[in-house]
Amino acid sequence: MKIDTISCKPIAGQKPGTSGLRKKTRVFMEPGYLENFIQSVFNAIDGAQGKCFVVGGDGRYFNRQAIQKILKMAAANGAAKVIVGQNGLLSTPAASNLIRKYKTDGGLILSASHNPGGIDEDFGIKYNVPNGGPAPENITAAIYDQTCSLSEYKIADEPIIDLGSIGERKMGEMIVDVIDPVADYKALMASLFDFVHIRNLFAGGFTMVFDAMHAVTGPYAKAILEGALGAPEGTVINAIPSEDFGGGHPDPNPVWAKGLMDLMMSTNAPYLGAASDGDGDRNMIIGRNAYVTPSDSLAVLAANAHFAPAYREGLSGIARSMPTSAACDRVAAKMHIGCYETPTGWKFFGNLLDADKVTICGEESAGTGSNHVREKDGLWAVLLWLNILAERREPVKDILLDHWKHYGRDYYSRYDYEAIPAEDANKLVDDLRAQLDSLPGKSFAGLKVTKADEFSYNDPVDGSVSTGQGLRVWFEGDARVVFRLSGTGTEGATLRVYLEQYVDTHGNHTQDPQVALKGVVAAMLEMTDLGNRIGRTEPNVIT
Ligand code: VG1
Ligand code: CO
Repeated sequence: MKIDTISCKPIAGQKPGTSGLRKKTRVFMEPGYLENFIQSVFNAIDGAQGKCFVVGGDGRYFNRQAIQKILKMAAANGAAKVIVGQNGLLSTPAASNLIRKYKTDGGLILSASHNPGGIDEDFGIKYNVPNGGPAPENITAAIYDQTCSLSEYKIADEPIIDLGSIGERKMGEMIVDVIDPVADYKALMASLFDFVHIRNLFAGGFTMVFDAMHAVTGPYAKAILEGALGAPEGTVINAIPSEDFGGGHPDPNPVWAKGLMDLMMSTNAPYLGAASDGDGDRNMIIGRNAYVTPSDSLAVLAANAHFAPAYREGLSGIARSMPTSAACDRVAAKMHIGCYETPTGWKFFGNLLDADKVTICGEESAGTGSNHVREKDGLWAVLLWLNILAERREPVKDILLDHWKHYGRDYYSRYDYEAIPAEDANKLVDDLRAQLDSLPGKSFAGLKVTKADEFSYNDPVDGSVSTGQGLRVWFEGDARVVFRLSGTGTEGATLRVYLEQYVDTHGNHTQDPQVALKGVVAAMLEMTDLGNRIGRTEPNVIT
């Protein structure tokens, strides 16, 4: 095998964000861009010599070309083996499972997740560590350091590998094992849930629609829901992964999955609606006439997890990202189990899961998961809901109402202000940070601030500290607003404003969330002077 050692210069801006490195696809396609990052990953983990990796992606534009380059670089760097999903496909949770199951030295996942795909859209890459989870901050920092000083990379001068058929091939000495992307994941799901009861549910006429959004979960959902569980053909829609996700935005929320949302609010609604994102780690759950916010879904799943065989013995604890609502905290308190609040991004859950401090984790951004892998897992959440529905035999809406009756309701919404000039966004956040100490006692639109701070996280397992993780302001009457800047965007800055209002067990649980949150929204707008500062008060996306 001929190995080329190519001299290169460091490339600026290759700092991984909330979930890996994300840039415009054309940037990733620039000569040396991907190579620079991949070599930096290998260097940051003391080389690839003799190691085994999992490689796969969500099938977006440039996925296959990127994988071929990674294979050539892995071979040139002395890797022993690479496990690749057929046609280059692997959902993020499936990749996490493979890393764990085959005890590899990590994996490279090619995806920009919920961001659109195509030559003029987004691409991304993430390195996951041997526990199957996203690289923690010390490793992403080491990768970034490497990108800033890299002077050469190694690549094999070899023909491309056929990824279209299953089987082992060789590139030089390195084994390339092309595997069925679905099989191991399907077996894992069958080991967690009661497939017999879920099959019976479908056999009894239960209907659902799963929108794969032209993304990677299509083949997984088809094999599991329509295959193993006997749901009628056509249950999974938009099931064939496409390079540009059918021109859509593979983000499972009421805005980007509007068709499904409309169906679920109509008289023709099936019993359950669900959707997943580009790389299959997010989920949306909708009952007939009942959208379940991700924060509520986390709480309901935690409270009912014992209906599924894997969680019958109970949960060791629950973790949520800081901006996620406090709904799951109430469940943890009632169960007398630990409850942890982490910064945004799944990488912060890894230590808690490894140390068995928590069993279930979730984020307000439609991510839920458990200790079965080290990523959030869209289809897992759908299957856990199905398992619970198979046991409780109640409509989703009734399960929600019952939950709120016991715990109260955390009305919740997120406002995204996208593509703001980075300068304006930074200034807004800096100014707000400077005001934090003086906010308590002040009132905005009639709501009095009780507390304000900037979130920082002390990891209870390894003692690492992550600062600057979002600004939090609490108001009288159990309301909270959180501000942070997105770490996954590729254009300007995105300001995320997370709004929350608790209503106790005796309160009104059937309001429109936007109505319930009116007071908090007004206070947020007055406090930030958002209209004057960024020229708009209306967010681009409300979830
Ligand atoms: C967003 C979400 C965060 C999630 C991350 C990755 O990050 O808010 O909760 O973990 O995306 O999700 P940010 O920094 O843009 O707010 V995905 O499905 O990329 O894997
Ligand atoms: Co995702």
